[in-house]
Amino acid sequence: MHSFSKLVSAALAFGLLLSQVAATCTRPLQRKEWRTLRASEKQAYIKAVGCMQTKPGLLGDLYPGVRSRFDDFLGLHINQTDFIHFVGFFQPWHRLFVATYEASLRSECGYTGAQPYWDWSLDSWSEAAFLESPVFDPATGFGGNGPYINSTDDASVRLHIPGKTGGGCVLNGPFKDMSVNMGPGLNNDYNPHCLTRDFSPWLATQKLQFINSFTPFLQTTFSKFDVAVQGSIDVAGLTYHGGGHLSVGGDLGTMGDVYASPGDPLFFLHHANMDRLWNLWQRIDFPRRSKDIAGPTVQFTAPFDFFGPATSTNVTLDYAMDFKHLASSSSSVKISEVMDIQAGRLCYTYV
Ligand SMILES: *[C@@H]1O[C@H](CO)[C@@H](O)[C@H](O)[C@H]1NC(C)=O
Ligand SMILES: *[C@@H]1O[C@H](CO)[C@@H](O)[C@H](O)[C@H]1NC(C)=O
Ligand SMILES: *[C@@H]1O[C@H](CO)[C@@H](O)[C@H](O)[C@H]1NC(C)=O
Ligand SMILES: [Cu+2]
Repeated sequence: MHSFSKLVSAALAFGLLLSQVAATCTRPLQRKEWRTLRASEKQAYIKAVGCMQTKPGLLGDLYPGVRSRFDDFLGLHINQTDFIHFVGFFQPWHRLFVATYEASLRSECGYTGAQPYWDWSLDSWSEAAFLESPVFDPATGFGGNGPYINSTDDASVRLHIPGKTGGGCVLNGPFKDMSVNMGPGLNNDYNPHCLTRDFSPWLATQKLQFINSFTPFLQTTFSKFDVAVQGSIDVAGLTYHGGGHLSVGGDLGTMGDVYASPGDPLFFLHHANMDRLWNLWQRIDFPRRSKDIAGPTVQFTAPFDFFGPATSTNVTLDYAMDFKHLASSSSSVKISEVMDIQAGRLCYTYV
């Protein structure tokens, strides 16, 4: 055989092998709760996030503010915010978003662990406990609150969070000098600013306790589960999704910004925990629930039509989610490809 064609057939066989390996998930990554990681594992994760913030970005032609690989994720989320929240593929989209970030930490920044999650229910049984959360530790976590800024009269705040205690730049921990390069809000231009936090320990005790996952978990269809997870847009209607964002982000913090929240590295630990809960809910009846998807294709249409009656078409398992080249092989990914965290593109588990 000609040596070139030998090479080609070897490459084809190898490619086939790779795709088979990728399709069977034999050694899932073990995603762990932040506080159960060893000190060296915490350090390795934080170091890898720092590395993502120094690697050149790939999506600068789409989002002018992108300066790093970390910013690719921030830029995409800002750009897509109005299409991926309060829709039926909110949870599938964020599942793949976090998995893609995890894959980049590993393949581009030498991280050998899995994406950790933050089980906020362990910290939300009292306001004092929330402030003591290991995720906010300046030495072994992501740093703490910003100094208090009174935002009562700030008209740019869409939803005022009772009990907010901060608002300014994070002053300690590994991200005190980081530059959030886009946002706030729907802004993909280069606008470097500090990471801000505005803790509301009160909101945490209202939305992030163990009991707050009961309503979603009692639902027997994805449609009802998803409505219970996404909640609505006033303080009373917030559930654990908004609760996690706004207990950290308050009125003025990066995590509370629906567009630019991935500017806070804690975003990925919060969404990993949400993904863990969706997976737990799915495993109650996996054959059925791994095929169960529902909800509108357009934001703020029924059942999320908070601004007046509106309807759109509904998602199916074949619905293609737009990832704008953040996904490795193609920019659109079908919902069916992310319904099982141990099949297709995904291979991880929660411990
Ligand atoms: C999102 O980015 C694309 C370019 O990739 C741009 O055409 C579009 O206007 C942006 N959408 C929003 C809502 O910013
Ligand atoms: C914040 O400002 C509002 C209105 O200016 C005022 O009523 C309130 O007492 C202030 N809050 C604090 C904690 O200073
Ligand atoms: C989408 O689903 C909702 C709720 O099940 C239903 O009321 C609505 O008619 C559906 N829309 C379309 C276009 O099928
Ligand atoms: Cu989001």
